[in-house]
Amino acid sequence: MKGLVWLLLLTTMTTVGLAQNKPNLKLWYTKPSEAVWENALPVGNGRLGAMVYGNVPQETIQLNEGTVWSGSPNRNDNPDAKAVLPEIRQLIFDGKQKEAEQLANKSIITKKSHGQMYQPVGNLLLTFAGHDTFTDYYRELDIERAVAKTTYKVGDVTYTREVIASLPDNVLVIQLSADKPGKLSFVTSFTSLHANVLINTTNRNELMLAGTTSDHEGVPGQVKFKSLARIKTKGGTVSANGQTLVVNGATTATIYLAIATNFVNHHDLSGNETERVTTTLDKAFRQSYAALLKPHIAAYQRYFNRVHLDLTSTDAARLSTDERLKNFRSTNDPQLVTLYYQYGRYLLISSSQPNGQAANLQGIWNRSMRPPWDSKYTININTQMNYWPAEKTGLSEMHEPLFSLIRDLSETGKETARVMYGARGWMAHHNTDIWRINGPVDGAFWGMWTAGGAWLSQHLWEHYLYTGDRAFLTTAYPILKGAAQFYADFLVEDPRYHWLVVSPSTSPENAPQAHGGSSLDAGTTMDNQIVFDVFSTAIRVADLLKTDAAFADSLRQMRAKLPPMHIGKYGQLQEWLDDIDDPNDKHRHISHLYGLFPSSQISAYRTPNLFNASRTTLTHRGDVSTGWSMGWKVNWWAKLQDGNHAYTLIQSQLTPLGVNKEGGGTYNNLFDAHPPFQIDGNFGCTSGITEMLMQSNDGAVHLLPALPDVWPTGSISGLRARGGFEIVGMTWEGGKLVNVEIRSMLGGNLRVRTPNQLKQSEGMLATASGPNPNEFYQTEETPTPIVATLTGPATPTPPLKPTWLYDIPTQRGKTYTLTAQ
Ligand code: FUC
Repeated sequence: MKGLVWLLLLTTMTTVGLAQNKPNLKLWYTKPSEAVWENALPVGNGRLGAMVYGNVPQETIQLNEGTVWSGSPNRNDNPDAKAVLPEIRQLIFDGKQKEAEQLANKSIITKKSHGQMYQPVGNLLLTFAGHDTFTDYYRELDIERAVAKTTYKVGDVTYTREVIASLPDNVLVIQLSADKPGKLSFVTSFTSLHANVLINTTNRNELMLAGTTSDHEGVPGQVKFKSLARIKTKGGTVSANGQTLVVNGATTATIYLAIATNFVNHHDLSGNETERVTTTLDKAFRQSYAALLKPHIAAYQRYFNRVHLDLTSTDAARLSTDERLKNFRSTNDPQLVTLYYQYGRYLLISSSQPNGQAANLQGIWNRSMRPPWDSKYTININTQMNYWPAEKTGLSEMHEPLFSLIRDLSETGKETARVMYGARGWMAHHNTDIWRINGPVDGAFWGMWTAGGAWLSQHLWEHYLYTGDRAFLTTAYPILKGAAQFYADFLVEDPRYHWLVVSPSTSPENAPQAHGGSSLDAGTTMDNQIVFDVFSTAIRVADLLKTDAAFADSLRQMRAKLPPMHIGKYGQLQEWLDDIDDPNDKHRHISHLYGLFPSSQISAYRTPNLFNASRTTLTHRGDVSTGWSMGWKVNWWAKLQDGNHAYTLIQSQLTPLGVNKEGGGTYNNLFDAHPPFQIDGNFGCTSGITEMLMQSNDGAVHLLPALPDVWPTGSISGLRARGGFEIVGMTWEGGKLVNVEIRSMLGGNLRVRTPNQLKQSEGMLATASGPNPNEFYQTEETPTPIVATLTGPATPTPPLKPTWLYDIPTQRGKTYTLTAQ
């Protein structure tokens, strides 16, 4: 009897328990999703997205395709803006912000579309008669292989389903099997929320779903989409039944599903969705599941395997993912952080592929016809945050869809700059969509902000800093120049302070009480910082490409007249030109800390006063907030070199939804909760964890700048640093760096900053001082901060931990090993 119990235990452990034994990169659960979308597991290939519910008697696979958007090519500029601009500026300078906002609502905010909606395609349903009672249930998402799996037993038959969104073949493949011959029978059907969809079987024994996207805000819906599903079985039969495909008595069945649209680009819908979907499906259908699976995994792993992280594991890792999430705040589960970190990379690979669309507010996964904020692109933080992990976590190629969005905006945004503001160059306000709208939307409170395109443009420069790709920089230059030209024409002199300022503007979505609750202002800190970056980048690139010397000079002169950053009466970094911040303001946007991250204007070493003021500001704003806001805060606390505080934010983020009062958290499928689901928080936190372990934007490759006490031991490999350096491997123990191997892909001086002293080996290391001669580490000096007299006690600022700074002259292609003393 005892033996039998052991045998039973062993069997359970091998069938369902393997994942629990070895902590690995799987999200896994012992329950189906039921009706909860945020329990379902995402797969995607940057074009197709699917949410796999893992429900038993009726499986739902919710379907997305990246170009299924409401509307059609359109513009939403408001040409009335130009005439009212001087009056609005005057009102703002006269302190009549509320009146300025009213006028902007009337004459600047668009009278057309406020942006179109990213829409779902439909659901694939698989209905299994007689599967209401089941045992041994298990489902997982293996993010090392990009495969979702569900298994369960009905009687003595074990059923297994696997789902992939094939990267190379652009099809969803669903492989179903029974471990007893002939025991697999099910009905396949489509549903969709779109009006006027056509769902039927075709004479090629396939199931079809075809429709056209919605009209929205006066823009006719003209994206035609078509999905086709075909089934191959081992044993049994497949029959078309008008509206369903019926599989009977099979042992395995492979469902091949393709989706295509007529979308070519933001101004062209002349694609043939029928031809596209048929060609893709025909090609994939010739191959077996195994033949599709192998290249899919290989294509995925080519990106995913570039970075390995190990923060060590504890017993807490033995539980299912939802249980671990529940326990995270009260247990030590560093492996959940590793899983969450790598999940961010999985989500970026799955939602953003070259030649596809950029990851939107929900990546590529959306079930709703009218999703929150249209699931479009909010470019006053959210879209940018999506791409923070791209370069540094070895996913540079995933950045490409954002670059093409920026390229498109730089074209469509020329007309916006001209007709709305009489300016050269290009611009975009705070939202855009697949049609690349640039006009101001939602109301002046949110939409009267001109720096969306300008901020995005800096991603092109960042790509260059990581890769050193001169050809890329040459094609990016006109875009960077256009962003600078816009502000060269748009800046006005502030009559009180005589600085050049952006007006009208906002500090995204926040409003000081002193302005009667209006958000409109001139010369907000974030704008000054963004214009500073836009000008500095254009100057740098013009110099590098030896072009436009006179233009660069004019930018230099204007840059010198931008407002400096100010430290206000609470010791805070001022959000506004006047010292009107409220230390009790808990607003989720802390836009003026753009200068600390993602920009490098505020530095522990170059601008210690601003650095300390940033800490005060961040302390005032508090920790718990919306998901993406907490994600940003992880990065900021990492930049402030406070690993323990950054970890507190990770804890707040990795909290089941509902526990943080008035804040976000995480759903069971580890999607970030604003709430609702918004993917930026996932990406923001992955970036933040990277910044805790390595930074490269302040004159050096800074190793372990913000290691929290809870991760005393660990290793990471594959991170990328600016200047083309790759952290081939880094290990630490007892909170101290042990060794690091760094490959230099571009040559040049490698300056490293370390938390403990390194061993000298063959005179390779020199103690560094002065500016880093490596051109990728040049930092523009920010205007000298103005420090106001402190009327209250300044927040005590903890001193920075000591660091060591070394220079290593490197050669392209060589790897350098550094060991601690
Ligand atoms: C910005 C944020 C909101 C939300 C929306 C999509 O407007 O202020 O919190 O994330 O984008």
